[in-house]
Amino acid sequence: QGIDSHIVIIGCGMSGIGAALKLTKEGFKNIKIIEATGRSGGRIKTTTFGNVIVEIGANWIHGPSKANPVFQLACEHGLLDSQAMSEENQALDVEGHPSFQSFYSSSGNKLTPELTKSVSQLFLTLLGKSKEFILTEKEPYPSVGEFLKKEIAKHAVEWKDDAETKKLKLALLTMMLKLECCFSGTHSMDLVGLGAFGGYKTLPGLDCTFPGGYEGLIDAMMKGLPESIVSYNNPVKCVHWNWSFRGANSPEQTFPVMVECENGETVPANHVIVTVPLGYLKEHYETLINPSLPLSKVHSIQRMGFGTNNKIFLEFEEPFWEPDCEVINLIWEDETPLADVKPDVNQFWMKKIFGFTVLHPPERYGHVLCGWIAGHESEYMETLSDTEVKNSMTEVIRKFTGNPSITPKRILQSKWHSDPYTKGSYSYVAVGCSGSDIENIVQPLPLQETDTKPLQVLFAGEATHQSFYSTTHGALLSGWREADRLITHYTQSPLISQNFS
Ligand code: 6YU
Repeated sequence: QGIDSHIVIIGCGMSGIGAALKLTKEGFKNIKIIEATGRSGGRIKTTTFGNVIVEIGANWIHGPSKANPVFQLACEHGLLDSQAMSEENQALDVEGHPSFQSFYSSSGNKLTPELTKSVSQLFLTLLGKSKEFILTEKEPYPSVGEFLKKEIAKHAVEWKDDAETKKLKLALLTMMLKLECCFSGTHSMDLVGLGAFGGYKTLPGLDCTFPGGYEGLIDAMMKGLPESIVSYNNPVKCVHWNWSFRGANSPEQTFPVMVECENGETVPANHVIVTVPLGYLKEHYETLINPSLPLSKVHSIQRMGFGTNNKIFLEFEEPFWEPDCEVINLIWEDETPLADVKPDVNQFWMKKIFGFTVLHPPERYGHVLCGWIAGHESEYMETLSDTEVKNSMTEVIRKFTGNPSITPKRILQSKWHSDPYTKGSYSYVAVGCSGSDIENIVQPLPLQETDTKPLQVLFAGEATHQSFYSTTHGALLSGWREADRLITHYTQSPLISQNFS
């Protein structure tokens, strides 16, 4: 029983796997996933680093609590530790922000908690305000960055501190803007639209990691699918739609869509779910879909933002941080968000790193830090060798700690911008775009619902989720959404549902 639906899913990341699982569970047959690379998981990617495992892509379950389907799945598969699953952990609401811990400055000093607390509080308040514009018609500034900088300037004139403290406060705020760039996956907060910024929703729960690696969840999910469902190392070249293609094994049957792969293989289908990353779609939409996408979709794809956030893993013989330290923030004392300077990316790329997260617990990870860097500087870093990056990191850490002998023994950097099938890290709502751009991208083809062959090309992937874009749960929910669209179509259409029992 079930329905011979001939559905092709392009991309074997969280959204593609999620869609395939839901359709399979509902009894749909003849589903194929076509994946460009040799592995499942896409931007969920766990690897070894010396003797430990690290995440090259997604790191945390953001908001691990009941409403988060990734958390639910991880619990069902027994992949989290008891602390992450505890009711207390699920109830904590920190709105997705890590706690600021150690603050090192470029003159080799540590900043006092009094100073860092008040500045962190100010930044979080302003960030909260910047999310309120979703509720109003008014956008006093086009971007989150411009709003934050104007507000910082207003506060700065009220500060009664001495000149040195004022300078440090501004330097701290610059670091926080860099952190926010990593979080939003953008080069600058000046590129993030103010009106739409509040559309991103956080869930309760203190962000948690997978002790055995995020990819363990992908492995567990893949076990629920038929073994031969994925065709690996098979990049799709073009999705031809709105046509009538004959099936290779059943020439009497015709299909409205045909997926053409780079290797010349052709796969006829009734429906195709495209889950390629927005970065890939931005570069390839002209050739990936034939006939071309409607202009409304093209404009939304162009308007939506997709930036780079990379990681730099460093392993040390001994920790130079305190045992309970979670985040080491780097404050360049000469920086201020109020000066409009164009950075020299090639020479000073490393100044864009906001800091390092400490991999906890040391019994599992040894002494490993993860540096975070977003934007053009991050993309430039991808062109450098590991040795060049390691040397720069050594110099930075020595400068900030005042310890001339600290040397990382191993390094690993992610390179999401040069990944040909991703072209960056994740999406953000750019200046000039709104939630309706996400809606436009989601609309299946053909756009007319009355078409005799509806739902030929559907769109999923993290960038297509209105409130959880840029996350794994957003990706999973988007895959489920498109699977549900097909399930509803087949179960509600009287003729088709006769076939489906
Ligand atoms: C999360 C986190 N996290 C860090 C870094 C990255 C990401 N995310 P996929 O790309 O997985 O799959 C598509 C497949 O398509 C892929 O396999 C391709 O090979 C394939 N493909 C492409 N072209 C093809 C072709 N032509 N033919 C065939 N196949 C093709 N998410 O929840 N927690 O900690 C992080 C992080 C460095 C890079 C993350 C995190 C994002 C997730 O990884 C990502 O959303 C999903 O895995 C995507 O799944 P998918 O199926 O859509 O695509 C206010 C406000 C601000 C908003 N942002 C705040 C949220 C913060 C986001 N997260 C933070 C960052 C971290 C640390």
